[in-house]
Amino acid sequence: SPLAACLGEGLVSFVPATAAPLEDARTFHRSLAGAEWNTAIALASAGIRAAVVSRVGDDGFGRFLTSELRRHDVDDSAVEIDADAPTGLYVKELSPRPDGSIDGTMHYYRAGSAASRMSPATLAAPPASALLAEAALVHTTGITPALSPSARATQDAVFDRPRDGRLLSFDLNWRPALWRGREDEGRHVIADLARRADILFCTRPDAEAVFGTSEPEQLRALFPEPRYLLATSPDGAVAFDGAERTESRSLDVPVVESIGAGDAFAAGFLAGVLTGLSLTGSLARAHRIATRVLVSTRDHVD
Ligand code: KDG
Repeated sequence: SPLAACLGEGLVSFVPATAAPLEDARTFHRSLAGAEWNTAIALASAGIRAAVVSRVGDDGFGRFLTSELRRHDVDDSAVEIDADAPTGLYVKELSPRPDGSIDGTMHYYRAGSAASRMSPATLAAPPASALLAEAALVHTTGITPALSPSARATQDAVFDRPRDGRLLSFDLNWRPALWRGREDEGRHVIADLARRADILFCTRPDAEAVFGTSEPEQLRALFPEPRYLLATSPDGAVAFDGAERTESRSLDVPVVESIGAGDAFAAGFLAGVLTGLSLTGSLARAHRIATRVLVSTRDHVD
């Protein structure tokens, strides 16, 4: 069966057990995060052979992340161990809004992380070189080029490789917190990667922030190159396959957790493409898998 390789940073996330300012939060739930790692796990759960190409610290958090990959049947052989830099973390701060709903803010602890020290050398040697040569698809996102110049060069090296029929998938994932003070550079880098991808995912708010428009037709006009372009919103998706345009609606479910739903959506769509489903069929699969994340309360017991 086809192999999908996902390149990017894995993080350990800490979510407080109760909605309180961080100074008052005493108990946190730990889990795996990182957009590309989420996508790899969701691909494996959809029956696609998946591998992660990355770098973690030689620490308990790095060992937790790679064991999570193995637990979900994702190949972790191309996750390098960095003896000199830590695994990246993020902490979610939950604040109750006046209307009773809960606002979540992400705080990153990832500057100088092991993954930020990925370099093109990470790809050049086995097992990563063999995985990438075999992969039918490589998935990356707009988070990686924000991490460091060497992480950006690693992603560029993936895009520069001869394709040999391999599909390049790119999810915009605009993270302004990682581009602070150099947003214009970020927009430029991301537009370049988007143009060179075969499959382009973007949320409409991200597209608005990066390209100044969230209109699917205008996005297609800006990015005619990718074979597939998907513009998503909480309500649904507009997808282009060549000249064909299709719309789909999200399943109507009570949303518990939206973080990671986009990563799962991408996995479902990619699984559809890799198994030869139609555009409509791949979209349906994307919504089904995203919905599992949206309704999940997460495993609050380890
Ligand atoms: O898409 C979900 C991600 O945002 C989350 O897992 C953390 O990868 C992450 C990031 O860099 O924001």
